[in-house]
Amino acid sequence: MTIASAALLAGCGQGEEPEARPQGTAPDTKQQAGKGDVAVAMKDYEFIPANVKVKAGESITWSNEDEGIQHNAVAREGQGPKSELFNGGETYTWTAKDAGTIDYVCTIHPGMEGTITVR
Ligand SMILES: [Cu+2]
Repeated sequence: MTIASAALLAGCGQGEEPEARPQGTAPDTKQQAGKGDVAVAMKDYEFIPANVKVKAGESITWSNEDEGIQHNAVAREGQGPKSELFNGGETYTWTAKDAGTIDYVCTIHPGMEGTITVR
């Protein structure tokens, strides 16, 4: 639901280009931990790594590793991740759509910031 609505909001950039995967990249050949193409940890009130680069169509999975502490990942403006607060041990995955730079934050922890570069 969240990914779909984000895609709708961002929907004017990439046209109707299908999200085709290159041949031979079956899902089970991807990294083992997490569902996304890129993993970001939320640990000690930081996004690690704070700066990530993805290609349009790739996804990022945030994993909250702060036990007992909720975090979210929300773009400052425009397209980008927009998660609810979620608990330690849980994850959130967002798929990049349009090229650009996205600054995002955890809305309840000032200074907990990251940047996504979508190519
Ligand atoms: Cu936080």
